[in-house]
Amino acid sequence: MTSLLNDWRRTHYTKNVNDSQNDEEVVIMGWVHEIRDLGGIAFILIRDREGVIQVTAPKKHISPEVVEEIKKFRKESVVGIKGKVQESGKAPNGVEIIPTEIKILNLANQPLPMDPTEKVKAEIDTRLDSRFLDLRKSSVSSIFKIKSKMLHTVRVFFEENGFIETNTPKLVASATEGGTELFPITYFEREAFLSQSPQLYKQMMMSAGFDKVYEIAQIFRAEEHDTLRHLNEAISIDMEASFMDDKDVMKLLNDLVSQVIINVKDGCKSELATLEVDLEVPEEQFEILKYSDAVDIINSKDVPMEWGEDLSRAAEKALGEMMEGYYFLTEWPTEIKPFYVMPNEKNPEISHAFDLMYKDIEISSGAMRVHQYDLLKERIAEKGLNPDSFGSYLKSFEYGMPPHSGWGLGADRFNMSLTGLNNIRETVLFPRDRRRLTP
Ligand code: AMO
Repeated sequence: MTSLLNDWRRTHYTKNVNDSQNDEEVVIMGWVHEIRDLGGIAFILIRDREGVIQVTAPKKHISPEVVEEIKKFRKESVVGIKGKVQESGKAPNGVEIIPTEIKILNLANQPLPMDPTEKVKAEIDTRLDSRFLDLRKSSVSSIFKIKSKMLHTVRVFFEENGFIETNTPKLVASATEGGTELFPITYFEREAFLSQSPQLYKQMMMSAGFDKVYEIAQIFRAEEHDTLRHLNEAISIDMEASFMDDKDVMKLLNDLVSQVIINVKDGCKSELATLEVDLEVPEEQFEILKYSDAVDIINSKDVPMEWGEDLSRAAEKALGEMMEGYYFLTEWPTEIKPFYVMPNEKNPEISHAFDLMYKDIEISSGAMRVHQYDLLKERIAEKGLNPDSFGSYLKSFEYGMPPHSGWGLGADRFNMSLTGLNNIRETVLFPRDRRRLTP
């Protein structure tokens, strides 16, 4: 039989109970983290989202009903504790709670599929199989508190800079980032796809006159490869702005990344401490490295690479050894960038595309876009794609499309750079990869 809350409500998160409430009554709600029953006295650690507090039950001094309830406790059960705060030099936060009433809200089955108390380390697959338990660990929930701070900062940043938040369709008819990475789905009598990127829609919003838009949403990529930085479902922070060139939107990206780091450093101190990360606020302006110089660096590290090739994993690693923190790669060959990227007017071999790297990992890419209808149609055909499949997109270029630029920033990869983690699966609540579709 599980108890209901009835009129019980939490008065404090565990971390907010302190000696200023000495002798006061508090109600806490949480999970039984640890039980130590020494016979005459029991020590129970209760954990909630914010921390852990000690409940001390000297059996002679508390009611027999409370003693009976405590006997039923099992690890990870959900309980409510009403009791008096008492200063205690020995307890973890300098205070403990002497219980006057206890509610067992839900008993947890035993044994647990994994230990959420950080004592026993588990492999990532075991952890993801029981993700709800894994997420109870402060070292794991910290990652998502940092992500929440990051996304909040992103929204505030865009709003303050005059951007309008948009929501574009995720069920789409065509590819944007190259044809092979699409997930086909059945859409009534037709074939459709899960969206790889809001690219075409955010550009159409420029023709719609919205001037500056952003979107934070899922992207779906049918990538076959199993790596530490690719997932099949990721979150992309996308922006697009009219009457701006690539340099303008690179500055916005630079400022946004710096602002996120400042806010996370300031607002997530305990989370960063839990993760043992010492975040450094970057130099005001990230270094800018031309693609052709990057090729030279990569070759100098004995990783063969020709001008015109995309960066291999080995090339990224070679670059990462040379470059610290965040840096831009610019002047990419037009050939290896998508059709919507604007070629350089004087030298069409190179483009107005850029990537933002963090050490050896690409966290964002963007560009000034082609806004001229004829050129765009030509570029689509050059990529071996059929302009007819892009009819409704192309139409928006025929009736007043302003020059525009934008970028997509991978939220999960960005979070890796903030948390110092090297597996993207750690930074997604319920990751989707080649082998995993549950939970
Ligand atoms: P791109 O394909 O480079 O560009 O994607 C933008 C950013 O999204 C993240 N990302 C991924 N993260 C995890 N797993 C994946 N499979 C994955 N794929 C992409 C990366 C990447 O830098 N339309 C352009 C953006 C633009 O030009 O505005 C685009 O989608 O961090």
